[in-house]
Amino acid sequence: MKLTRKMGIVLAASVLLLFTAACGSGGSGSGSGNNTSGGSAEAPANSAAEAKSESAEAPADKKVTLGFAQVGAESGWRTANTTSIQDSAKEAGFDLKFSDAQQKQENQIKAIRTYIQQKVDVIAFSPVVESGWDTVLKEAKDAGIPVILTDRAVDSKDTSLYETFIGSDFVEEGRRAGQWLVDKYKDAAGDVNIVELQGTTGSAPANDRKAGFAEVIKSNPNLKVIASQTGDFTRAKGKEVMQAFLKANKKIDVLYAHNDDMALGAIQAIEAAGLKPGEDIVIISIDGVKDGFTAASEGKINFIVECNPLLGPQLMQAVRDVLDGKEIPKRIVTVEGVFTSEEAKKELPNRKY
Ligand code: GZL
Repeated sequence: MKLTRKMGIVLAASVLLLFTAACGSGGSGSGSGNNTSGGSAEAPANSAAEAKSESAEAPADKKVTLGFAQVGAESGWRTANTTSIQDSAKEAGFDLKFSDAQQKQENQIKAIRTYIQQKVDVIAFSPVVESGWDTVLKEAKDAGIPVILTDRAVDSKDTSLYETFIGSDFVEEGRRAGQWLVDKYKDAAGDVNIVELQGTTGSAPANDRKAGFAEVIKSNPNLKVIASQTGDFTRAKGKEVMQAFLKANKKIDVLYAHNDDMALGAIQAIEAAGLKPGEDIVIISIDGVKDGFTAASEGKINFIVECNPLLGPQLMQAVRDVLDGKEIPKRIVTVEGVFTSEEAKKELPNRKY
């Protein structure tokens, strides 16, 4: 039957009308915890997950594609974190697209934009610094791609830009480090001079570990931070900055390092200066990677606050829940402990990373 042009337009218009009516009755659109809209075609999706769960259901056999933009490979913790994510994605049967940003925000933003163009199902990343993410996260949301934060947080005011943040409480980690010091020096007569190796400038762990530590040690006015500088979470920089601290300060009693790698670099500098780490200079560190535990078991690090890098399983579960349109909490805190030198010696054989 030959369709006249007019008949063709009428037919197309009625198909369009039918289709619009069908979309108008939308799904439940639960998205993440903060989105409870009815999911109607008129109401814009409050979150990418909501938009995702309303879009045409992916065929059951389609492999989930996860785009992960990693910070870099700056420390033992990061290596363990990467391994956990890659192994867990494999176990979950997900197709993982993975990028290493060499600790540069512009590289992470580029990677996220690539994942948007590739139309991955979910984007996850560990923001190298807290600020400067709103634009690219909005692009992901507009593309209907849910984003999950792992390890580090962002300071975006608009929490609909991500589904959840899975990671440690860095302020609490700083508090635990500070509390051990307050307890150790509760009867100190004179000043206790502390030098601090901060993590990457502007990163959530550096900001929060500094804040938590300072909050707790102020209860003992003898505890004084006489120098504080970034070692960028690396051994090389930790050694370099500790050398400078040793040159500039006659009396250093304590080193507070925001991660084991910087502490291990600093130990090299301390020993090169003819001093005994763990004795002449008390050392507190955060992470709890195997090399850190080994140094602690040798008495070179006195107290380790654990920061768990094995976030892979929780991330894959969150990916699955988001794609299933399930409610997930906006914040998933990882569980971790603390270890003195003696406790580290006992725990060392059990360490997986
Ligand atoms: C903490 C993580 C930090 C580690 C460092 O969750 O972001 O980055 O403490 C790592 O070792 O480089």
